[in-house]
Amino acid sequence: ITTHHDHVFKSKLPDLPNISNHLPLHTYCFENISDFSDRPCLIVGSTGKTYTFSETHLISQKTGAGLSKLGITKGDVIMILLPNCAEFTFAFMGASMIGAVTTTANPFYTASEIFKQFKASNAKLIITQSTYVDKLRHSGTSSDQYPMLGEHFQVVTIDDPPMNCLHFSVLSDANENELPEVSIDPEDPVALPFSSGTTGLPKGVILTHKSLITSVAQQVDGENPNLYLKEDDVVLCVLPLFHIYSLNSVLLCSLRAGAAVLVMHKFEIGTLLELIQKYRVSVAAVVPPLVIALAKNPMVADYDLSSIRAILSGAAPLGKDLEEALRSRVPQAVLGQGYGMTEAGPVLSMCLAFAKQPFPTKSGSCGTVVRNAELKVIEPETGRSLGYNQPGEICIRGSQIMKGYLNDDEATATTVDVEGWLHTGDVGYVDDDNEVFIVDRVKELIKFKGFQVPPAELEALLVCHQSIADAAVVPQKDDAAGEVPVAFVVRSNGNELTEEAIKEFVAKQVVFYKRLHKVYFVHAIPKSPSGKILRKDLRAKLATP
Ligand code: AYL
Repeated sequence: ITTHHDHVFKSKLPDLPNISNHLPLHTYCFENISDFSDRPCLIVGSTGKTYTFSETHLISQKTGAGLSKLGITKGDVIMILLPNCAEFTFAFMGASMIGAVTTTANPFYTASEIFKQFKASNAKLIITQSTYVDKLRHSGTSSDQYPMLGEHFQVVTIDDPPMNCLHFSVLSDANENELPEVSIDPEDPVALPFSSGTTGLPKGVILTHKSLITSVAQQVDGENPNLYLKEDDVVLCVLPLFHIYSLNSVLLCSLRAGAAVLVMHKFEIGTLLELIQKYRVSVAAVVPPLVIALAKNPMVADYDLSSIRAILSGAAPLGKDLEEALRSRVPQAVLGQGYGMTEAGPVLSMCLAFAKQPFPTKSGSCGTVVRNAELKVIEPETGRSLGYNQPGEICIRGSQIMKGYLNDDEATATTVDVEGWLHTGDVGYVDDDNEVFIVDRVKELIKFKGFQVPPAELEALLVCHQSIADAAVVPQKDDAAGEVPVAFVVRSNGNELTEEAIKEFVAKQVVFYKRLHKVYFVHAIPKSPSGKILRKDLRAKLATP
């Protein structure tokens, strides 16, 4: 056994003396609601309908009872396939109350993308909207290939249910007294988001009651919370709740802290500005493309955004120039970043200018490591830990990280090492003021507007084409989206197959943000002796035309 001393970075805030992570997630989130039971909890942007904290709690309990009546029991998985809406919260919290697990998916996914996640997660029930039900019936080829609508599970819709589906009121009108008593272990899973991690196809990320409570506490609990949310805050929820960023840092954190959540089902700049002004939004969680809209769109000048006191950007790099441009539009607001990764629970670091007693921070930084966690930066080749200002792979350790990938011990073992360090595949450094800066990514992942595009998934589709012998997908820099996926393709018979045909072949099978933006025809894909695609070489080819 070799003993070595890692250089470990900690928060500048003291650790929380205790985190209530022995509780079930719903108990923790609703723990303090007697202090603000009649205050607004969910405000639905499209209708103006408001649910107080006590109403939100009660409807969640009813939904839990309803799920139980439909046969969902502890450990079962339900899939939420919804845009942002109040029902999302009721279903997620209701499932937690009966010890069930929620897997969230993008309603814009194609039938086959939904089906893959549905199968892998072994979901028993889907909660969705009527417009998406068709995707659950057919794949376009044969209807029994996608038997998601069948005898063994149910589909619930939040609007008029199509044939063989149930209306959400079956859940939300159930009797809360029939909520079964279940005993929940802190290590039991509660959320199952999908992520491709550092390599390969999307995998279920097991987040337990303990990990999500720890993450929320690291953000909003204690005397000087890192992300200070208060009861009179109105927090913008326009980022999709099916992604862990919004689910955790917006919804769960606001529930815990007693802040109102303004739920928007989709992003549209005019509506967004209108609602910010109308409901006096005070905290906005955004992604860099939204920062572009707020910084550049001329409509912004026509609205009163003076209520905004904090803007949190995350999920993709935010350029300094863009940050400055936004600052001139909302001069009164504190701007800062959070850095997260689904597998990390998700938050690794958060801007300390959002703290109750704020710290000075620098533009371009992704914040400081959260409390009750350890962050280190390692040299990728040797694993040796590095000190201040030296870039390397960022690793994180703490009770907030995932339990592991669902049914994939191998991927779990390559991501979380025996000492409990989660290896992010992100390259960054910690400066003298303990601020984290991300400079590169060593993993395969492509990020389109903050959305994950796993290259392996597109490569697997491409090599299924009869005229494609081999393929590799890598990111190309893009001003609007950050990165876009582009493909290198080796044709197998002649030169007939066109770029357009390949793009269309992929586009039919994937959600819009995974579409290929360019195809380069090559004679061979560069590979290492062990057969791994040399992505670096391909990325270098793009940089030097
Ligand atoms: P996933 N700057 C640069 N890259 C980032 C940042 C950032 N601020 N945040 C995330 N990334 C990249 O799993 C990075 O490569 O989770 C990271 O490994 O979809 C990858 O995105 C993870 O992508 C917050 C703030 C959650 C952010 C998040 C991000 C969740 C994105 C909660 O409060």
